[in-house]
Amino acid sequence: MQKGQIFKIHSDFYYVNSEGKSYECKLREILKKQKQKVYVGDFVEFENGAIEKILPRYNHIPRPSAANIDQVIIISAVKEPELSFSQLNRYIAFAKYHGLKTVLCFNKNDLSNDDSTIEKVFSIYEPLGFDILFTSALEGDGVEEFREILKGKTSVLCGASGVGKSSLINAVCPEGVNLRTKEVSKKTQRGTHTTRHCEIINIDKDSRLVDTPGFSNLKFDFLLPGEVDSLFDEIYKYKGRCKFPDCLHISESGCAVKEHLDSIDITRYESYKEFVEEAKEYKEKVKYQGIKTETSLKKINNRTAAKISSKKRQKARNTVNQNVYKDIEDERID
Ligand SMILES: Nc1nc2c(ncn2[C@@H]2O[C@H](COP(=O)(O)OP(=O)(O)O)[C@@H](O)[C@H]2O)c(=O)[nH]1
Ligand SMILES: [Mg+2]
Ligand SMILES: [Zn+2]
Repeated sequence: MQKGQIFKIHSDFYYVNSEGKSYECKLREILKKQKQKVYVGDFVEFENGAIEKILPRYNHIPRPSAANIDQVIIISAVKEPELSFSQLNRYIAFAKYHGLKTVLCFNKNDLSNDDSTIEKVFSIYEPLGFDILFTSALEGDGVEEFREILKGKTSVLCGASGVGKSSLINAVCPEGVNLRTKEVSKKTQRGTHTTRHCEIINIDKDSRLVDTPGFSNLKFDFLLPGEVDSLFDEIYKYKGRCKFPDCLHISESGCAVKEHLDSIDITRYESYKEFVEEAKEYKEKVKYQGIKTETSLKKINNRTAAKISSKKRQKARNTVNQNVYKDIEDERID
């Protein structure tokens, strides 16, 4: 029996990478009968072109659907487009929700003419424990560090269009990885690959990248307002010290978070309040449809990633460092 990782799924075919070689496989009948979910990124045991066993996955992200992701690298530009802390906080919170280790990469550093952005970034995000990286894909600064960060891992890159994701990848992989976004049909002028599944590509011998535009639908309309604070370590640490157990830390009296606002960055707190507003929409929906339909509502909203169990979220909350995904067992999210 061989072990490998699924890097592509195409209809009934599963493409497995094992020690640098790729194998076209099918699923054993028994796994199909068990309605076993299979994702790109799954580690499997296979023999003679048949997948016998899906090994326990330590995480899964929906849309793009991929398993066993080691880290999310959030790419921003320091300029052009202007750095949006609010967008950055959104990506960070989303990665946190999925229990993923997060690296912050600030590209186009050649365009910044003073150090104020760098200082601001470090003052906000370094105390929160993130790895922070400044790069210039254009001039090559920080590209070696970027390569180091990818080493030995399966990474998802995300960030707004134009921040330099493709440029960074090309910088570490000069011979060019054939990122699927580059394949544009001459006839329609659109990307030719519109399959739901994403693909894992090899950057080099032991660095892998999920070929995807990153998370889609980043609105927090899939959890309850009272759960949003678990996505912000610096807010969550005061929970339990507030006068009311259901405190949303906005306008309540006796709120420990409000008492410590001077220790929380204002852009982070603004993002928190924004996400709470979005979560209120979800609460309204749940209330309107009644508790009874809540589960099926979640099912309908599969796309919204609402189905992470509370156990898993609890784990994400309780863990001080971000490597929580290592302990998370397969929970069959969808
Ligand atoms: N000045 C500067 N421009 C960059 C840098 N990285 C990328 N760009 C430019 O920014 C634009 C968008 O880059 P691209 O890699 O396509 O961004 P993506 O949409 O995130 O993949 C292109 O015109 C790049 O040449 C950088 O480090 N510095
Ligand atoms: Mg691109
Ligand atoms: Zn409070």
